[in-house]
Amino acid sequence: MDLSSAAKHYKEFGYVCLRQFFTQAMLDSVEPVVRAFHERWIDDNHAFYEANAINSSGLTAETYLEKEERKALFGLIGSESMSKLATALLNRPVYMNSQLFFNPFNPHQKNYWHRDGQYHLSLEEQKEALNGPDVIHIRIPLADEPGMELVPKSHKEWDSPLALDTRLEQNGRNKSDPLPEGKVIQLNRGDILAFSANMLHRGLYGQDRFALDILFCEPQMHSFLNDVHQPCAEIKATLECLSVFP
Ligand SMILES: O=C(O)CCC(=O)C(=O)O
Repeated sequence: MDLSSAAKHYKEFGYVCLRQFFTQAMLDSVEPVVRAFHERWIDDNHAFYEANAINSSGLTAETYLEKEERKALFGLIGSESMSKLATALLNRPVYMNSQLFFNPFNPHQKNYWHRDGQYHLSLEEQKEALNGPDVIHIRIPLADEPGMELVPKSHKEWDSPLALDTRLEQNGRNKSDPLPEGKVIQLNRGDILAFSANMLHRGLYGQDRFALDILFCEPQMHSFLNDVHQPCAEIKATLECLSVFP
C-alpha cells in the first residue's frame, strides 16, 4: 500500500497496517537496545512487572539508555521512512514519547478494551476529543505477535452501548469481553500498525510479543511534550530527518 492510500485508510478507519514496512536490518539495529532497556527497566520495576505490567515507556529518555543506544532508537524515529509515514497520516506530526509492549508475567492476565483518553478525561471530554487534535501510535513489533484488536471508525464514532459497558465495566460486562465490532490485526516483525489513540482498542497477549510503540501528536498538543524524550543536538546531527522533532 502506498502512503496516500495508507493516509486515506487511516482517515476513514482510524488505523492502517503496512506489511513489511521496515527491513529486518533496520529492526536489527534497534532490537538489542530495546532488549537492554527492558532488562534494566525490569530490574528497577520488579514488583510492578510481576504484578500486572504490560508496558513501559520513555525509552528515549536518559533513564536506562546511554547516548549511543538512544542514538540507535532515534535513528529509527528520525528515519526518512518514519517521518514520511507520520507526515502522511498526521498534520505536522511531532514525536512525543515511546512505549514498549510485552506479555504480562501472569499468563492468565486478561487484556482490556479502552480509549487512551479515558484515564484522564470525562466521558463528555472523550466525546469532544473525537473532533480534536490526534495522537497516533506507530506500533513496531520486534517479534511476530497476535497483534491488536481495534474497533474500526471509533476514532470518530462514539461507543455502541455494549462497547461502553465493556470498557467501563458496567451492567455486568468485563473490560476483556469480546465485542462483535472488534477487528483483529495480527502482526509480524517488519509490519507496522498505525492507529489513533482516540480509538477503542485492546492488545492481544501471547507468542513472544515485544513491540515498540512510537507516539506522534499534532502541534496543538505541544503542551504534552517533555524535553527528556527528545534528542540532544549531537544526536540530531546524526539523523536523516529532523522534521518530527520540536
Ligand atoms: O498492546 C497492548 O497491550 C495495548 C496497546 C495500547 O493500548 C496502546 O498502544 O495504547
